[in-house]
Amino acid sequence: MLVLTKTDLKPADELLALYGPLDIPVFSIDDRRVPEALRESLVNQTTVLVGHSGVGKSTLVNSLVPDADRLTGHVNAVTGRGRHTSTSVIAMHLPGGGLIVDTPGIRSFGLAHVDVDRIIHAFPDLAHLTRDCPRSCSHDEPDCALTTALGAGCPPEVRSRIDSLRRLIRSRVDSDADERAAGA
Ligand SMILES: Nc1nc2c(ncn2[C@@H]2O[C@H](COP(=O)(O)OP(=O)(O)OP(=O)(O)O)[C@@H](O)[C@H]2O)c(=O)[nH]1
Ligand SMILES: [Mg+2]
Ligand SMILES: [Zn+2]
Repeated sequence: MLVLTKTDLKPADELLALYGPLDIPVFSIDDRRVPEALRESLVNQTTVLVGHSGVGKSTLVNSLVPDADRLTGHVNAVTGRGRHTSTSVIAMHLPGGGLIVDTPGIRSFGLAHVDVDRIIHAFPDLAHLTRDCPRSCSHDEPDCALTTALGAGCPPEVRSRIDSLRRLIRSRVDSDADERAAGA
């Protein structure tokens, strides 16, 4: 699920529209007020909060678990970055049953360590299209069956999924190049 915090600071509509095609549950938190539907969806589940430093994970845990007492930190007004306040992973019991896990904020997200052929597994909806790909297809080349699928009559939602996959593959190639440059 996606939980968008701090909608009191900026309207969420535009950002949420980006995630619409994923068709996953989405909740917004306006000024630290946790929607009842979010509380209910956590009952008897184990939920791990993942996000950049300063997005409000520990603040959310403090609202969900009255005696959690997780330390929260201010966001730097100039850079907009958090201060990596939480440094440990802690699981806490929710009053209604289930566990909520607070984690330290991630610094950056990259896929350089993930094989390209594993990235395609995150797109099971495209798997049937890649059956006709050449062996060891990069899925971002003219001979790729996805390129054929992008032809006339390709539904917009399929097009956007293929675009999304290829953006990920390219960002991975770019981050490899960045790492090589940094190592040189
Ligand atoms: N305006 C606003 N501020 C919020 C909201 N939720 C959290 N904050 C503030 O955001 C700041 C960072 O919150 P934290 O809960 O420490 O963030 P975190 O994600 O746990 O950060 P790390 O532990 O560093 O990963 C604090 O000053 C919170 O009070 C919200 O809905 N609206
Ligand atoms: Mg925290
Ligand atoms: Zn392919």
